[in-house]
Amino acid sequence: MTRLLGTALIACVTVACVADDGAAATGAVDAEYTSEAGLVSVHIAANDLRVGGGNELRVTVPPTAAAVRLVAASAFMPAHGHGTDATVVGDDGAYRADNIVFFMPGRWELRLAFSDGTREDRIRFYIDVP
Ligand SMILES: [Cu+2]
Repeated sequence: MTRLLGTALIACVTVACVADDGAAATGAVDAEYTSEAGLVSVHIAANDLRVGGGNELRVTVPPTAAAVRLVAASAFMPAHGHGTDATVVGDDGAYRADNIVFFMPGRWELRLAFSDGTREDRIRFYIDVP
C-alpha cells in the first residue's frame, strides 16, 4: 500500500493532478467535455455506474473531428492511489470504454486519452460511484 501511494504521489507531482473542485456526478454522466489542450470536444454518456465490473462510458467524437480517436481509458481513485484500465472499442466517432471495474465505492477520476495521429490530448473528470 505504501508503495502504491508513493507511486501515485510521484504521478501527481510529475503530471499535475486534475483539480478536485468537488464537482462530480453520482452514478451517471451525460455531458460535453473539451480535452485539456483543446484537441477535441466530445460527448460522454454513462448510466447506472456501480461498484464492480461491466461499467461502460459511451464517447462520441463529432464528425468535425473525425481524425480524432479515443485511444485509452482508465479510472483512478485519487484518495487511495489505485486504479484500473478499461478496454476501448469502437470506430468512426462512436467509442466505448468498456468493462470499467470500479472495485470500491467513492470518487473516481475517469481519464480518456485521444489522438489524431499527430497530437495527443486527454479529458479527466470525476464520478462518484455509489
Ligand atoms: Cu480505493
